[in-house]
Amino acid sequence: MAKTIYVLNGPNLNMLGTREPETYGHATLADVEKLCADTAARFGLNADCRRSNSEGELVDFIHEAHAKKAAGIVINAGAYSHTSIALHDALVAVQIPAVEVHISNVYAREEFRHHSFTAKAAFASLCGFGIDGYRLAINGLAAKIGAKAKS
Ligand code: CA2
Repeated sequence: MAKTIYVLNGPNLNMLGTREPETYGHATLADVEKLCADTAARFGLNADCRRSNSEGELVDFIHEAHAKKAAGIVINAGAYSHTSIALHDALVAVQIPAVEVHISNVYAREEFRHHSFTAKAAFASLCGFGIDGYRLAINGLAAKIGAKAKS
């Protein structure tokens, strides 16, 4: 059976493509989720995409990934990346290889975006590639878990 990776998006990311295109581009969350599904499929993986404005629900998704034996997690926890010890602790607890993604280059923005709790719990972190960061993250995750590209 195909392995599943969870793609978790946090608060306000449902607004993608509707506001602040200079920071986040024109693609929508649906575009992100399709990109993730297509990229995962290249490696014979399923992408289970979830989004929530709620920190607790994001914690629940991480626990669910563990319960369902997910092979990896790609997470853009939005602003919770910079604040949430709960998300850090959940990622550490489940021991699932995780990659953090930010669409924007957080290091070229306000100082409060320069620290990330989720990055500390991830094996890799990407920022500034726009939504292509999700594709890059899945490629890196596939390499990490030994999923080979299908020909
Ligand atoms: O660059 C990223 O992906 C962020 O995770 C996005 C978060 C921000 O708080 C992080 O510092 C960096 C914000 C998500 C808000 O997304 C919007 C998208 C379009 C319009 C308005 C908000």
